[in-house]
Amino acid sequence: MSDQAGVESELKGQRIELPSWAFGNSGTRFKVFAQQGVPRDPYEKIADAAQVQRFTRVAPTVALHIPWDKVDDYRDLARHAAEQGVALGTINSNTFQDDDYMLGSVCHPDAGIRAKAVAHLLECIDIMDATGSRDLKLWFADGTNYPGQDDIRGRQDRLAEALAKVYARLGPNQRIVLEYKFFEPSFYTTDVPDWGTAFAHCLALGEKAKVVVDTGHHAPGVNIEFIVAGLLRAGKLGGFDFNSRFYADDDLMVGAADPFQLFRIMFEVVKVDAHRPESNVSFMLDQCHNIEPKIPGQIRSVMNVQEATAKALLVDRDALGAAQRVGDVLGSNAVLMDAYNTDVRPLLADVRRDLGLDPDPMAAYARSGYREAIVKERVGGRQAGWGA
Ligand code: PSV
Ligand code: MN
Repeated sequence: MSDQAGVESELKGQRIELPSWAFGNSGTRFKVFAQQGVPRDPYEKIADAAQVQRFTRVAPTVALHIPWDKVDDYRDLARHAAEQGVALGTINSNTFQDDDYMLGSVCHPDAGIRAKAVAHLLECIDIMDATGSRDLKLWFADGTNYPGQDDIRGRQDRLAEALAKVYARLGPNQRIVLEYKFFEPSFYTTDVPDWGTAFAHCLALGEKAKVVVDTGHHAPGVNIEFIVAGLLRAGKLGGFDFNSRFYADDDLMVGAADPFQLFRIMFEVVKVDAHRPESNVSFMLDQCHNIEPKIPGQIRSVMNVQEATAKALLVDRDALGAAQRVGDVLGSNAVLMDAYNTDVRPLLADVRRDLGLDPDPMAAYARSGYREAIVKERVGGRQAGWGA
């Protein structure tokens, strides 16, 4: 697609999900720097996320992380979200912060610990029933640090057994989306280290199990768009956790470290119309804003995804196909680079004007006075942070 009106209409329909934890304080294992006005509970996190939606209109859902976002009444939280103009999205499970999980969760050698982890995952599906969420995101910190520490194959059997129990509990419109990560916190083996392992488990489970690609979860130099193309081809791409990395799982703003990579990924996506909400591929941010302000950090990230998508949509696919068919290596590369090198900011400003928005969401947020208001209001209480 390369006509401007068509591209603009696709961009208006784009949907990007925000993570509740992006609005809380975060840091590294060395220091968490507290910021003023940071939410103190899930209700305030949702209010902040709603600001991102207010100024971009493409971020209408907020993902929760359980137990960080545990509340007494999830229907009430969903009602609060609706009042703020957003909805609750993916439920992210957490089987990595309880002392019992030192040697793993669903792959743990002890059946009692495995049962505890599965019970948590089933509880997450209860929450999905209350919030109306479609996806349960599974990321397991399971693995080993030393050769011989546990049985590599046995742990895969335990993983398969746990996944099957969770899968059996899914409602007809619910899915599990399984995320992989090549290392950390384990350093010798990781039980779901790569797309292949996640894919094999999802294939064995069935239609309602899909793979999540967290862009920060690969070794340097890995060709992520190749993985994306393959998963899309197999109908097994559940969605993305977007962020960027320089070294490991840095969780920096998507499109900040390598906007060209994001463009290449989005090109594989738009080629098969998987950016459209009806494709059921989710586009989530999984980021932490350690040193930058959080709401503008999320707005900038949403804008970065929009820019990469716009460029991907602008690729002249007829010209690309023609050049590829005759083996014109430089010509086909030039078609792709032409789109990448286009300044899409004016086009996105038009999209926003058509949606009744300020063409510059960063400036509009800064002018809104929201930051000043939350700094004034949110005194006392305990600020939410990574792990709360
Ligand atoms: C793990 O590194 C991960 O990417 C998973 O998605 C977790 O749920 C998330 O980070 C927590 O920030
Ligand atoms: Mn992630």
